[in-house]
Amino acid sequence: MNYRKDTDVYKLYLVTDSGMLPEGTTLFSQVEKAVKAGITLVQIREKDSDTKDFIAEALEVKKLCNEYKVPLIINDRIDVALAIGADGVHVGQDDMPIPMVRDLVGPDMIIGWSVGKTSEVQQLAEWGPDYVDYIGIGTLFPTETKKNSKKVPMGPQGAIRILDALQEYKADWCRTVGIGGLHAPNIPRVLYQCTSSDGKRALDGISLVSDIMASPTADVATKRLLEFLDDTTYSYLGDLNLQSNDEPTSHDFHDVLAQVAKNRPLVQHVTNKVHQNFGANVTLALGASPIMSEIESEVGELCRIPNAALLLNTGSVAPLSMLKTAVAAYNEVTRPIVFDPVGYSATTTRRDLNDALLSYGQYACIKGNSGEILGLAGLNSSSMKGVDATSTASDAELIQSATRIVAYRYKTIAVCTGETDYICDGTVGGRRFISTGSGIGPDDLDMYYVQDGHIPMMGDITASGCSLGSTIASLVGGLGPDGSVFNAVVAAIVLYKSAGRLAADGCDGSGSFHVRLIDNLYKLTRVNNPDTWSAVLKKI
Ligand code: 3NM
Ligand code: MG
Repeated sequence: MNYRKDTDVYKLYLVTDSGMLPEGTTLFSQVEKAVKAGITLVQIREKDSDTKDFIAEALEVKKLCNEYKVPLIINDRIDVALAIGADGVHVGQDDMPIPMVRDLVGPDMIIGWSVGKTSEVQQLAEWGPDYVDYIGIGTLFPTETKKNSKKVPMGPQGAIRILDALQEYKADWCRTVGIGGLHAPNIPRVLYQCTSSDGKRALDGISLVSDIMASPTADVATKRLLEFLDDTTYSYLGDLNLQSNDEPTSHDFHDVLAQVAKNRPLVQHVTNKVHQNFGANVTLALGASPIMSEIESEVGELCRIPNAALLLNTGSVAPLSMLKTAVAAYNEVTRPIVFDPVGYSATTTRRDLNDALLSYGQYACIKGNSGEILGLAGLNSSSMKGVDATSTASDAELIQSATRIVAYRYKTIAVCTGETDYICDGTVGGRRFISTGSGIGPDDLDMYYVQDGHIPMMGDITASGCSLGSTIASLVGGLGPDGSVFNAVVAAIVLYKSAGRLAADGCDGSGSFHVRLIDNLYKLTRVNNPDTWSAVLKKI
C-alpha cells in the first residue's frame, strides 16, 4: 500500500530504541502493544544493530504493521527499507541527501526528514512536493534518548518558527511531527502552543521514543497519549474561564475583588530583591497572602494550598532548576502563573533564561514593559537600556502589534505596561487549532487599553511595575471556580492605575507616593466600589 498521500498517519508516531526496554519485553512486544493500542506510524531506529538482525527485526514488525494497516518507516538505512519493502524512510541532516534518497526509493515511499532550522524548510520547499513528505521538528526538549546530539532544544517557540517557515515557503504538502523530550505531561501544552502565526497550521502529530518504548505498559502509555491527541482543549487553569465573553465592566471588577476577599489567595513570589518587600506589602494590601519562597523542595506543597498563584519575576537569581520545578508544579495542579520577563532583551543571559522558562510551561499572563514585550514579540531588541522601560519605544501601533503577537505566540493574556497599558487575550478559550487550523491570527484578537493620564511618580519609585505583577497574581489567584482570568487581569490593571492616580495627586514626593500607593490599594480593595475608580478600560 502507498501511504504517501495519507495525511492522517502522523498523529502518534512511535520511534523504536532497543536500548531502553523494560525487563521482560522485547522491541517487537513493545511495538505490538503500541500498534494494537492505536499507534498510527512506526519507525524502526536501531543505531547499533547488525544488518542481519536489523532486517530480521524489521520483517517481523512489518508483518504486524501490515496486519494493522500502520505504515512502517526505516531510519537512515535506505538499503534495509528497500530490501524489506518498507513504507518509508527517515533521514537526518547528516544522512544521505534527500534527492538521492528519492532517486533510490522511487516515487511511492514516504520520505521523512529531521528539521531544526528554517533554512532547511526553504530547501525542502525548493525541492517541492515530490521529495520530503513529512518533517520531524526537533529537538523540542532535552532528551535522554538521543545522546551526543548536537542540537540545542528549540522549545515550542522554535517549532513555531518552523511552522511559520512552512507557511512562508508554501510547503503545504509537508506534514509535521514534533520530537524530542515529549512525554504525557507536556504534550497537551505543546499541541496548544505550536500554531503558525497565521493560525493555519499546527503540528500534525507527535513523535516519541521513551514514553512508549521504556514503559512497562506500552499499551496503556499509547492509549493515554491518544487521549491527549484527541482532546482539543487544554485546561491548564482547571475550572477557571480563560476568556471574558463580554467587555469587562465595573460590576465584573467588583465580583473579582469579592472573590479575592473571600478566598484570600496565597501568592508565591519568586522575584528580585528590590521588589520583595514592596511586593509583599502590596499583596497584603489587596487582602492576599504573600510568600517570598525560592525553596525548590517546598514548591510542590505551596502550589497545592487552595488559591495559590505564582508570580515569576525573572529579575530574580533563583536557581534555574528551582524555577523549572515551580513552573511544572503550578502547571500540574492547574494553578495560575504570572510571568514578568524582566529585562528580556537587555542581555543575552536574560533572554536565554526567559526563553528557557517560557519553553517549560504555560502562563496565565505575561506582563512586561514595552521593551520586554517588543523583545518577546521579536519586533525590537535594541530599545532596552538596563531593565527599565525606555521612552524610545513609544510607537503605540508597534506596541499593540507586539502585545498581540506575545498573546498569540504564548497563548496567554499579554499585558504591556506604560502610560497606557495594553491588554490582549490570546488564550482563545484554551482551544487548540489542530491540523487544519482555525485561521485565527494575532490580528484577530481583541485588544484593550487602560488609561488614567501620565503618572510620572510611578517611575520614581522602585518595583512599581513588578508590583503590578503582584496585583495581577493576587487577583487571578483569588478567583473562585469558574472565575474569569481575563476579568481578574483587567481588574488588577484598572485598580493599580487608579490607586496610583490617587497616590500621586497631592503627594509630597516619591517617598510618600510609595506609602500612599499601598494605602490606596488597601482602601480601594476594601471599599470595593469600582464605579469610583479613575482609570478606564477601553476596547480598541
Ligand atoms: N530524533 P524521546 S530527538 C530520535 O531531534 C530522535 O531529531 C530527535 O526520544 C531529533 O521521545 C529523538 O525519548 C529522540 O525524547 C526522542
Ligand atoms: Mg539519522
